[in-house]
Amino acid sequence: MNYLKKITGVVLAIALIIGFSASVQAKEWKGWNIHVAGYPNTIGTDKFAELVSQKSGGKMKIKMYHAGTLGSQPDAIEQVRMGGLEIANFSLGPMGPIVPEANVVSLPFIFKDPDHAFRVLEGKAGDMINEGMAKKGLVSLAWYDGGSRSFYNSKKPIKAPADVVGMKVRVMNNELYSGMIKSLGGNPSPMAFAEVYQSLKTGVVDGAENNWPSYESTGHYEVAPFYSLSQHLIIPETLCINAAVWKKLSAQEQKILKEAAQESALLQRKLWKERSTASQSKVMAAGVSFNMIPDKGPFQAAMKPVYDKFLADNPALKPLVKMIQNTP
Ligand code: BDP
Repeated sequence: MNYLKKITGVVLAIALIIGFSASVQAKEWKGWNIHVAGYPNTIGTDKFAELVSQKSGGKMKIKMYHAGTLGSQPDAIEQVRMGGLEIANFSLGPMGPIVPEANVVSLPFIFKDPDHAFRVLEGKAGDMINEGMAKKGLVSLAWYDGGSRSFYNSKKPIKAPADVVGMKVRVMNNELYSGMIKSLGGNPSPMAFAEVYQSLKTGVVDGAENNWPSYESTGHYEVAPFYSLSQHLIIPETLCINAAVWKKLSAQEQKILKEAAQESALLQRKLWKERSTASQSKVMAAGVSFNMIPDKGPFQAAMKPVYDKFLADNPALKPLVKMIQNTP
């Protein structure tokens, strides 16, 4: 009898543990974000956490860790895949080496403008990128704006590919970006975001490339004051969750996350537009020398080897590339 009681007790305890973990979130989730206070992504991800708590009546809790305090982006991508972290806002750039489908957005000049990127993401191409991410343990909940990236450096205005020749340019960790700089005649230097300021300052690199808000928020404009509007990359960002965690949630909990993510994305995209203008004004007032590139043709033409190599290495992705190029 005693023995039976014990067994029943153990079975009950196990059932309780399984029951709890299957429905209501047991612990507070950790969220990773690389940006500083006041940045659109920081406000967006905080809003996401707040909405999730509100919509779940306080049962689902997320704590966002900003400014890359939980590590570099490539490391954080691994962490979210493996479940060490649950939530993150990632650029699809550093995700490309792990998720081939997501890497198509890192082909230089593939998008016409950021709105084109959003039209693509809302269509079948977006589904294919989502599926690619899910295969690697990441579920995308919403798309954030990453604007368009242009070159900046400490030496001179860039007007034609010839101006990049011999220049040491920091890129994010992705072979496509290294290929891009090599094709322009420069020397690529893959490096974590947090190291770029010091490297520009001490001349370890001559230049880098980013959107207006990051150029400004990092202070890179202070040490690399020539900004040339090449807009060679338009890299969307994702708000995503660990796939194993996602799968264990109830339909209601998944709905809460999706809705909160979409609402936070609308806010982030609105703030993004405002911040882009504000950042541009701020750096210009600080004395940045800015130039347009009236003819981007030579830059685009120089990217042919980058496309050729990518398609040769990833023949299965040809239809996805075509689909993006054909999306009006
Ligand atoms: C910013 C992205 C961030 C990247 C950073 C970079 O939002 O995710 O880490 O560029 O260049 O625009 O590393």
